[in-house]
Amino acid sequence: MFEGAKGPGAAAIMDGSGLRVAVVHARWNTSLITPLVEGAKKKLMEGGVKESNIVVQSVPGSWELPVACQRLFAASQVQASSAPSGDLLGELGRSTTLIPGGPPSTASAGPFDSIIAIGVLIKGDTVHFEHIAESVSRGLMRIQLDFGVPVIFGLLTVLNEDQAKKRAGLTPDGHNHGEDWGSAAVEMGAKRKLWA
Ligand code: DLZ
Repeated sequence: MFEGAKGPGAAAIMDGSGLRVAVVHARWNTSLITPLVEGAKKKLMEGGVKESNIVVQSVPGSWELPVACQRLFAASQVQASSAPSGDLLGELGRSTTLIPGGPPSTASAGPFDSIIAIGVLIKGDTVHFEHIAESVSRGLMRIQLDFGVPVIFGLLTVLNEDQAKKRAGLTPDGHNHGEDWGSAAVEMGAKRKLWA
C-alpha cells in the first residue's frame, strides 16, 4: 500500500551502542517539547544508544539553541582531549530533563557523535517568528559544518498550535517527529564515525 511520499524512507540499520548524543531543547511550549524529547530519546535507545550516553540540556527558547549546541559540543571536545579525571563538562555533563522520572546521568568522556536541537516556534502576529526561525536554522547549520558534527534539525516552525500538536504526536492522525530526529541522530552519528 502506498504510505505517502513524506518521511525519511526505510530506516538505515545502524548500531548506536558506541554513540554519545546530546539533546538540546527549548522550554518554550513545554507541553509540545516534552513528547518530542521523549520520542527522540525512545528512538535513540531503540537504536542502541545507552541512556548514560544521552545528555539532555534545556535552554529558555529556540533562539538559544545554537549557542547551547556550540558550547556543549566544544566542551565535550575539551573533555575528550584532557585527563579523564576532570569533569570538564561540569553541569553540562549531566542530564537535566523535562521528562518526569528521567534518570540523571553523567556523560562519559568523548565528543558527541550527534546533537539533536529541539524547539517549537509558533507564528504570532508579528515577524518575530520569521527572524527566529531563519536565524536559528542558519545557526544550527553553521554549527554542524564548522564542527563537522551532525546537528539534527528538530525545530518545528508552525503556523498554529494544532499543527504543532500533530507533529508532536498528540493528535490521532499525528506523528511524533521527535522519533524521526532520534533515528536520524543514530544514523548520522554512526555515519560520522564511519566517515572520520
Ligand atoms: C519570545 C519567544 C516567543 C514570542 N515565542 C517563542 C516560541 O514560539 N518558541 C520558542 O522556542 N521561543 C519563543 N520565544 C523565546 C525566544 O526563543 C528566546 O528565548 C527569548 O527571546 C530570549 O532570548
